[in-house]
Amino acid sequence: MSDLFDRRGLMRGLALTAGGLTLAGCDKLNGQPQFRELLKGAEQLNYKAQRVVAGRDALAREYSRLDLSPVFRVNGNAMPASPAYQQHAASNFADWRLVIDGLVARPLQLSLAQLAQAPQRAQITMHNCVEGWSAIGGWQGPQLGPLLRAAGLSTRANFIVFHCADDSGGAPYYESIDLVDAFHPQTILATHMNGERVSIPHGAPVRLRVERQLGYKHAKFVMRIEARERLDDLYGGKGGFWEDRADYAWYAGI
Ligand SMILES: Nc1nc2c(c(=O)[nH]1)N[C@H]1C(S)=C(S)[C@@H](COP(=O)(O)O)O[C@H]1N2
Ligand SMILES: [Mo]
Repeated sequence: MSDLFDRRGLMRGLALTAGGLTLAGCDKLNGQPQFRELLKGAEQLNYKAQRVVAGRDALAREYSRLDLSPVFRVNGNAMPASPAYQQHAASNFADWRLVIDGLVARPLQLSLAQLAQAPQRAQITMHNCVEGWSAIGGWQGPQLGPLLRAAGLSTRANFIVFHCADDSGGAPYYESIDLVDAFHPQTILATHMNGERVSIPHGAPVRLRVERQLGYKHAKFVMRIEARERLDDLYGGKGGFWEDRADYAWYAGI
């Protein structure tokens, strides 16, 4: 990515329209029928309350190294069954590329080395699973926002979708977030957990951390990031694997 970021992780040669993109987030979304449909009842209250009370840039609580959980449970799929994924795993993801496409001016295919050159963030946070467990872990990786800017995110994009390598009963795992969370400083594509490469069970080579939401939003085994205008025409139409399957809330604010 030497052509996208310089050695200090600053983008060069690209128009930086950060303010415009960020503003395109929440306010634009709230006015849209298909978006309001997505957020119903209590969930919409939760979404609005958090956006108003906590603010779009409020940080999720961060912890110290002393707080790290001795055991961080593995949940959901621990190893994607797809032969393509297993080949990448066997070669330590040397030829793997993260695709960023959809409503972007410049689709990207980024290696792990390129992801390591993008602006990074490290954070120690609490993971909360709806199934009733939590754990504190340390995560590091490139922030999502600068990558989307590098790809030239279109003003028509309202949602960022994460396509994963795994499936359950033939239904691919996927997740999605709005642009407020996509550009939130703590939203990272974690390549490292507790100082080591993210292991396969925890989502190698890259797993999303979207710290203000519940565990199932944190997509593991992310292969492709797609910018979209709407979600209702994708898979079950509710913006995520568990949202489609079990009516989990799309906005899973903690
Ligand atoms: N691709 C994918 N991502 C996933 C899951 C999954 O099964 N597949 N499970 C989710 C759930 S419910 C939780 S709680 C966390 C678990 O992450 P962990 O295994 O690192 O603890 O991943 C989330 N992301
Ligand atoms: Mo979970």
